[in-house]
Amino acid sequence: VHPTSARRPDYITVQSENTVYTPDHITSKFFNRGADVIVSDGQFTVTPTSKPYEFQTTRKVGKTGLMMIGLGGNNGSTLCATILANKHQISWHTKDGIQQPNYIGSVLRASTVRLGSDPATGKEVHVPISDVLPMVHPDDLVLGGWDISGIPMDQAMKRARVLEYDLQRQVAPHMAALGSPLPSIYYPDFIAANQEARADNVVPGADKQAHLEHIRADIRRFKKDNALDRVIVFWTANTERYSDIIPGVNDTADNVLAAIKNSHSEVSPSTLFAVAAILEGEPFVNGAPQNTFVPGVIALSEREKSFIGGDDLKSGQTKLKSVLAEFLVNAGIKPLSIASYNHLGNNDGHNLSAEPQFKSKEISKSSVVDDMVDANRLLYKPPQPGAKGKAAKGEHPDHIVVIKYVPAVGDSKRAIDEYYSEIFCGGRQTINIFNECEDSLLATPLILDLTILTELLTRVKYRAAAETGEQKDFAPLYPVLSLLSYMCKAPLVKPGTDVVNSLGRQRNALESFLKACIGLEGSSDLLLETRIW
Ligand code: NAI
Ligand code: DG6
Repeated sequence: VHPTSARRPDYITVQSENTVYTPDHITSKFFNRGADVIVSDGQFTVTPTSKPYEFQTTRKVGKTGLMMIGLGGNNGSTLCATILANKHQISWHTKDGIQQPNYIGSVLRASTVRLGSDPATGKEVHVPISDVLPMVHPDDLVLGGWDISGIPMDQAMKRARVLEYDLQRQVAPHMAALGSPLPSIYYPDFIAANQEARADNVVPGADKQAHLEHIRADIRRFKKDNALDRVIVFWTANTERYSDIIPGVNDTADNVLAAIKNSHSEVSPSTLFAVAAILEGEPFVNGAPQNTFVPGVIALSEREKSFIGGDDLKSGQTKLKSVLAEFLVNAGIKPLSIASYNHLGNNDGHNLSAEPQFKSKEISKSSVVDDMVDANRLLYKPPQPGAKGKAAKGEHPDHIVVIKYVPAVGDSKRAIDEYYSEIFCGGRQTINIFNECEDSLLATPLILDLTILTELLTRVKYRAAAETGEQKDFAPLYPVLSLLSYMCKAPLVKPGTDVVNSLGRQRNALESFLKACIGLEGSSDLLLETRIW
């Protein structure tokens, strides 16, 4: 068994008055430390803050289902086939030898955190992140979902042309046992016209309220038939065009529900699925860039206290950008332009070759450097008071994103990036990057991470510690799961709060949160003991 696939017993015990273990829960006390900063007349007055909270994590991991919308696509079929290969320990021949299944590329299954150091040797001790708290093992996920294309899952895997033939050959009977995806909701106006030929498995009619009830019934039936405690509903279907935000239609929870009742044309399939999941009290994650989460859907998730997260998987080019842009700006170097090209030949690329769908992807790929630029007004001029439109952002590097459909390269995406920057005393630096890999093999581990993390976050509750005199009962987290940001190109966050795009900061947040749930401080790189006598 590959180490990333291994099951390990629950074996981390924190010995501290801040951490209490019972058979059902891990309860921890955590001090949320920060600083209040008052800026006045160019003076900064800083007051350190510290507020105690308690976290309570349910230890039992329930039986979890993953229902994907777009099950028969490249990501959906690849995720199913690779989970089945892991579960059944299928290894396969390649031209380089025998390949074992694994979960490489999943931050939760294949990366580690530093717990502390061994007092005897002073050496740092690292453990798999998946050991910090009880998390669902990917092999245990019950798989299902919908697709507007009805071909059976073994055929869908073959159509995707992602996995090696010898793996496909062996995993095909297991894929065939999954059957065909459930019929789905197809409103042709939302995806590219070139997808029409695939749409042979659709829920009939044009009554959106009936469609909503149909999808809700699918979720309920899947949950009951498989005796599940939790279902994560995940959009990995085609990128849709943006929905227009129309006052009275999709701006409030009640308006969205009424718009569905009236079969309003601006209710997209993805919004309909999100509403279905929210009303069923099951989490919904959006792995594509469109604005599924119109304001009314966010309001509905708040009202129903039902979890949502997204948007768009941050897999390759954008992930690297969220590291490189931060590196340059934090190094005091000033990117003047970032030019990003990609071409790919899979069905995602085909859909994105239509302008409205490309636009959705362009928006999510472009926003990723905004917070880094905003954080350094030494390099970039701030917006002038009253500035409108583009100028409201202040000075910003030129940033372009181009995507072209080149069928010959299939799922093997090529991404080319040029970072052109100003360096010391008027100098210039150009960094060129060429990145090539199977798009779906970067994306599917992220679907796993988002699913595992979302399930975990439904088991974590919090309250202000007793001494604050504020809140008495443990309550669920805020329903917009911004802790999913690490895996998302355009992270959805609590309205009114800042988006963090930096990959390093996103991982730090995740790691700090998991540690807080067992009563440990986040990772500090101060390492004071290595710097003093
Ligand atoms: P794909 O085109 O192979 O699969 C999408 C599937 O969705 C297709 O089988 C299609 O028939 C189905 N579909 C379309 N509309 C549907 C609906 N209303 N209901 C149910 N099924 C529907 O695409 P792929 O490569 O699997 O990507 C899926 C999504 O994930 C795309 O939106 C893509 O932009 C996004 N994404 C993909 C990444 C990657 O690296 N592969 C990374 C980031 C996001
Ligand atoms: C071409 O950009 C197709 C897209 O679906 C991307 O492959 C996908 O969004 C991944 O993008 P990135 O920028 O994270 O590599």
